[in-house]
Amino acid sequence: MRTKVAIIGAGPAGLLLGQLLHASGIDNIILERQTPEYVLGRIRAGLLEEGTVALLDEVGAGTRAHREGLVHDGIELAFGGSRHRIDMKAATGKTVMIYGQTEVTLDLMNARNAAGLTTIYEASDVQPHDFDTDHPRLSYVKDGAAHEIACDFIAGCDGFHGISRASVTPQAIQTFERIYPFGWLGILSETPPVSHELIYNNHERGFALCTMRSTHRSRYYVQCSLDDHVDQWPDERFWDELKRRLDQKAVDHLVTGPSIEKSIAPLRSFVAEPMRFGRMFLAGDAAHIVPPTGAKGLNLAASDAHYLAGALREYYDEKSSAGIDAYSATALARVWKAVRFSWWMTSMLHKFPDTEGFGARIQLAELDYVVSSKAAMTSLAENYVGLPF
Ligand code: RFL
Ligand code: PHB
Repeated sequence: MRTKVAIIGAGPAGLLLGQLLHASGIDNIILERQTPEYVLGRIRAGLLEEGTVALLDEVGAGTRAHREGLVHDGIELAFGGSRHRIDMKAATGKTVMIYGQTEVTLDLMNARNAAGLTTIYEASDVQPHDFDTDHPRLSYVKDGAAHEIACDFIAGCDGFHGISRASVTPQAIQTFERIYPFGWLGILSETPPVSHELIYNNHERGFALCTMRSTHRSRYYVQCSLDDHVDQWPDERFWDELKRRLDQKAVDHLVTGPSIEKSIAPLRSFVAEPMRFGRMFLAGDAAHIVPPTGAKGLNLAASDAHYLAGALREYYDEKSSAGIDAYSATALARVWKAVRFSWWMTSMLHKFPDTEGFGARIQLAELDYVVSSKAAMTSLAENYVGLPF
């Protein structure tokens, strides 16, 4: 088999890249280790920047997001017992959209199927080869038989635990990492959201986030210990803990119900540099991870796909390597700003082992500054709605 761009991973990065390339007439094949049902079952991100929605529109996969997504003009920060609204639209002219990653993935999968593009699910032992030459290829096993795809380029869109970054010689790659000493315990419930907009809560018992998937489906997170296991968190305990971290008005409005999903995610910041190794590129979580506090992970996967598709379009249409040569630096410049923002939001809102006394007061002073200074509020808002790309 032969294709121009062989993509590893059918998450948001791989699927969006595939559609953007297809829109430019660049054929591509996606190899995915899991089944489509498994990929669609992962409950992850929920918040899209306008730029991400525009990319879905660009590939003709944005119709349902516009119909079903919830557009939010602001967020609320709760601390010291009261809530403060950040009006992002007033500060930046932009909004964000609540539309689950599962829905984004489904819309992109449907667009890919409608375009008749090849996706090989349940491909095991995927391995990139010879990407430091002009003839890269991918090998994989499907239904017990070994196969190979010859290509011009490989796109590693295979997430944090993928094979592409792991295939690079350690000397060629530099990594930067911060592991946070806590996780997020999240639940999904078929209940109306406690508030119209998201509430980020700084509390002495730990962070809590009230978010949603729709007007009848809520998503809540509480900061938990890295040693915790979901079995230790029956629904009742979760709701009790959440209530203890919310302001009184939120507690009064909270509708509880049985969870339909419950999981714990560790928090980490991670960046691999560069994002290009000869004829292999990394995009999305394969190259970088951010803690979810800034809601940036999926949006960075989308901006990487945009930069990479543009670079490859330039290569094929204009016979110029300038775009692919610049890809890593261009993508990383945006990535690092999102890494900084996500780290800052995480630092301001969570309970750290050392946020007793002095550290806790500094957090409250920072939050108070953010909600009372137009400059600080605008800075938060412009990062939250997404820096331009
Ligand atoms: P993905 O989604 O991990 O997809 C990678 C795909 O590659 C496949 N794969 C392989 N395929 C073939 N061979 C191999 N060897 C392979 N290894 C892996 C995998 O099966 C998978 O299908 O990465 P991608 O496409 O880069 O997308 C990144 C996003 O999924 C991620 O950044 C977000 O979910 C992060 N995130 C959030 N991002 C936001 O923008 N807004 C949010 O509100 C938000 N909330 C979150 C989040 C992530 C969370 N968790 C669980 C980490 C909330 C949570 C709790
Ligand atoms: C979510 O809806 O899952 C979500 C929203 C905002 C975040 C993180 C997660 O910062």
